[in-house]
Amino acid sequence: MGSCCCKSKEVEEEISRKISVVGNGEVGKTCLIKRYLTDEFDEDTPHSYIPSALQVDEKVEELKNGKKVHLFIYDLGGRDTFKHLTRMNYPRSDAALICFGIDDKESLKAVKEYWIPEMIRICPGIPILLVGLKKDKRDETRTIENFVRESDGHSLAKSNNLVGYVECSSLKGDGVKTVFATIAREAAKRQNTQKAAESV
Ligand SMILES: Nc1nc2c(ncn2[C@@H]2O[C@H](COP(=O)(O)OP(=O)(O)O)[C@@H](O)[C@H]2O)c(=O)[nH]1
Ligand SMILES: [Mg+2]
Repeated sequence: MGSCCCKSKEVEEEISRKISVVGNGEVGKTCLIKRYLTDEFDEDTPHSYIPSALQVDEKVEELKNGKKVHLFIYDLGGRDTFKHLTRMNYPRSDAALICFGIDDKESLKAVKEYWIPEMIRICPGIPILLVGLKKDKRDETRTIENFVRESDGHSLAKSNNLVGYVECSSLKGDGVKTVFATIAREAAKRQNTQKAAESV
């Protein structure tokens, strides 16, 4: 009898959350997810994939308060030909990572003009974290004036009421844990009632 009660309690304590990862193609979304899941960066892996519209991965993230959040991470393409399919997968997201490359100002422009408005329109009220990828490129190049400034990321996040802005490097592994710890914590705050209301 005792073991039965414990089991149902355990199930209650782990919650599931859907995290959508969006942004232009080639900004580094797949590498970010791979670094988080396996703690590896494999230069060749993304290129051996046929670019797909959707890949779903799972990982349990433990929050600082001990609560476990089972993340379902949706790697949502980003290439123009898949944009309609990408949008079809937004509904019922609990949170989103909207990504750009810090070496690619066009990808930041797309975040401002397309990715943020689309996500807010389809999933109003969900927590969104703005993520600047390929942070390592700042260290290894002198063409820094062509890069997105860290302050631009922070102000874009602020002006759109996003959760915040985090920069990271999947190549170096730097900042990746912060990205997922932050989004898991914010997604966990969302009430199940909100989820239920949106899924009908
Ligand atoms: N320097 C650097 N290159 C990266 C990083 N992350 C990804 N890349 C490279 O950027 C390219 C696109 O990465 P990918 O994850 O496939 O982008 P996606 O299309 O957004 O999923 C690949 O050549 C990666 O090797 C990073 O943190 N630093
Ligand atoms: Mg990809």
